[in-house]
Amino acid sequence: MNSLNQMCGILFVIYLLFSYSVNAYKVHKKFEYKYSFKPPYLAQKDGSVPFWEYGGNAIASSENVRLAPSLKSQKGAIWTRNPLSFDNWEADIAFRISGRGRIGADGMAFWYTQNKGSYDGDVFGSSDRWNGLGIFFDSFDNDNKHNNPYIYAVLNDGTKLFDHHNDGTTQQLAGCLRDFRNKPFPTRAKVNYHNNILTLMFHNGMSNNEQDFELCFRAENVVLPKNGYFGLSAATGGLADDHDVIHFLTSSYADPLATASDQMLTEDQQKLQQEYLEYQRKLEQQKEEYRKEHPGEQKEPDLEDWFESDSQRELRQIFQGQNQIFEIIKELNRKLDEVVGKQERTMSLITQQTGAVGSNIPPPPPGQQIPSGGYAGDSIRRHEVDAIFNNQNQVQTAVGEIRQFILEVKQRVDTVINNQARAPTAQVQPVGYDTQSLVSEMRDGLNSLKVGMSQVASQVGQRGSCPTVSCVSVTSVLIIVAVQLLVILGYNIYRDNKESHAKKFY
Ligand SMILES: [Ca+2]
Ligand SMILES: [Ca+2]
Repeated sequence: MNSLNQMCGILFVIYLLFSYSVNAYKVHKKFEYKYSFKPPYLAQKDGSVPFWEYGGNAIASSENVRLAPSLKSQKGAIWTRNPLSFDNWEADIAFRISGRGRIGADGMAFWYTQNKGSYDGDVFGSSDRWNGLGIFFDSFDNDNKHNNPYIYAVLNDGTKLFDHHNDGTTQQLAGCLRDFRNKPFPTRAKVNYHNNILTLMFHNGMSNNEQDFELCFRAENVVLPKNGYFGLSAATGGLADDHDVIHFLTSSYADPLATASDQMLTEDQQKLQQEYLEYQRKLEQQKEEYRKEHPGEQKEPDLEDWFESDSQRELRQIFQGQNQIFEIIKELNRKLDEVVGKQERTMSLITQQTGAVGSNIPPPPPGQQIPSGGYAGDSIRRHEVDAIFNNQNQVQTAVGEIRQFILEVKQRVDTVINNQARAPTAQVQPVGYDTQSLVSEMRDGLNSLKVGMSQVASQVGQRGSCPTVSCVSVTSVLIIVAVQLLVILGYNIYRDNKESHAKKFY
């Protein structure tokens, strides 16, 4: 039982010490409106920015402060009117450095210096030989090492000249290579100076998510002059960007630990010790009373308060789980914002490219005219489709007509063939036997006559030349032939008659 009591007491002391430590280290952050500016009422109607002073080529509007416009050799700056009344601070600067060039110049500077700088100085628009801190957003690559845009801090004690030719690499305290030009959202920098530790958190402007800050640099043992001034400045050169600051929000840290002495800490410890002893005494007293009231029970009801029950544990686990879910959702949301930012950037690039391609269409060669409607592409238009349909319909009609015609022709051919089969019209009539035989007999007769004539001719030829008186004349020969033919014909007619008479008797 004694060991349990001791454990409870130790736990209580640990709890008190822990809560004290947390309270001691819980830094109170306070917004300092006298060292800040932000839209929508950044500048007043007369152009002045409350609690700030600007000059050179700087212009303040209700929405932003343009430190240096995108014109050649411009310089401008803005400084707080009053020195700072606190030592630990954070400055949250939202800005846009944008220009049409692939590279820009010269850049922007954040200052915390013992005295205000000038409005047309040599270091990004403000004074050289500054005493304090300068953080430079250096757009232009003076030393040609291809390492710009670059962000870096340079400390100065009021004696050194800034090494422009080397982009301050010989003097820089710390820095990081980050592109801050032409971003879809404003780029942001949080400069934090607390307990001699200087940190710069940078937001690359690819989203508008508050969680997207990343560490650019952290430097320890940085001693800055007290009660200095905040300033912002910018300059352009041969190349020029717009340098716009959208807001400058200052917070101060009221650090109780820094003001609390070691003596106070000891007093607190003594007080805690007394509280613990008092508590222990009361606990013992309560235990004694409880034992008197409940002599049989061994269990200490007060102990329940020091240990969590099942339901409490469950509740705690649920709470932790929900916290994890919340963190994951927050992370997803951040990534989604990033994607949206990138997409918007890509879309704008695509739009630009499409515009460029559209303007690069070559004109048609001479003699070739763009069809009506100004269209010169190779896709099919509505009226062309209609024309094709009409042509197709005409072809279909013609094919139908041809088919009809062929069918008619076929029908007619069929009719002709049928008629032919039924009543042939080109039949040859047979010749009678008698006439045939008669003709053949006449041919035989003519042949024998020819033979007889040739014999006579050969005999005449053998006798020599024909005597003028005793030879038979041509007329008499022809008469003989005619008589002979008549005799043959007469015989034939006689024979036919005789045969037809003979047939009648059968
Ligand atoms: Ca430079
Ligand atoms: Ca460089």
